[in-house]
Amino acid sequence: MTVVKEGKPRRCVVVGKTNVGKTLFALNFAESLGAESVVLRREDSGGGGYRISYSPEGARRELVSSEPHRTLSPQAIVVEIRAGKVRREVTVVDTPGLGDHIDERPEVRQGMAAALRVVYDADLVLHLVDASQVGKATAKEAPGEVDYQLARFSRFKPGYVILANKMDLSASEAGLKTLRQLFPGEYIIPISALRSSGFDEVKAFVRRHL
Ligand SMILES: Nc1nc2c(ncn2[C@@H]2O[C@H](COP(=O)(O)OP(=O)(O)O)[C@@H](O)[C@H]2O)c(=O)[nH]1
Ligand SMILES: [Mg+2]
Repeated sequence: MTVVKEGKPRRCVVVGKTNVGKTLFALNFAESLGAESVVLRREDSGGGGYRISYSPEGARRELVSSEPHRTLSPQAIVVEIRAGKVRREVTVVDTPGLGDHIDERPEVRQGMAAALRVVYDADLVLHLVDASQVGKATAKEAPGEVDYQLARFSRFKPGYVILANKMDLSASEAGLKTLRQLFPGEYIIPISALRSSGFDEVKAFVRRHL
């Protein structure tokens, strides 16, 4: 017997700067929770919306990109998560990347505003940072001002965690250490979205907050 808990599905939002691996994480994490297809729900500007269904493979091909701002509006993946005998629906929401500066493109600005609204409404916030970029003197600034803002803003949520992503890259070990110093007291889980590693700890975290 399996009980599927009814009620408002928990909203788990994946946020962070551009190119940190939010989309790849959302897809691979959903797949590791048993999602066989990825149903994306998108809202259009007229208040309506539509659904697109992909295989996890097709979704990765279509949606993961090394060029920034491929994800222009929040997209929801509905998955079921098991906590003992009870299953509960969780919506994993992938969001457009946040930048430290106001972008001149209106569609990018709108995407960022939408991402912040989603954070505001979410029960759980999974905040991704690219650990391989932390402490490097690059234009990417990891963590950037927007990461500090996100941490301040999300701290009062029922569930907030920082996911140090791209741990499969060699620079990431040092980056993780720096990240722990920069965000003292925050819960940080090292993961690799690419290799689906560290996901057990993320699952346990999500389960605890169902
Ligand atoms: N090496 C490595 N690359 C990753 C990882 N996660 C994402 N990437 C790569 O980072 C780029 C951006 O990924 P994407 O999911 O589109 O980032 P988003 O802009 O935050 O949604 C892509 O080229 C991904 O293949 C990871 O864990 N390890
Ligand atoms: Mg994306």
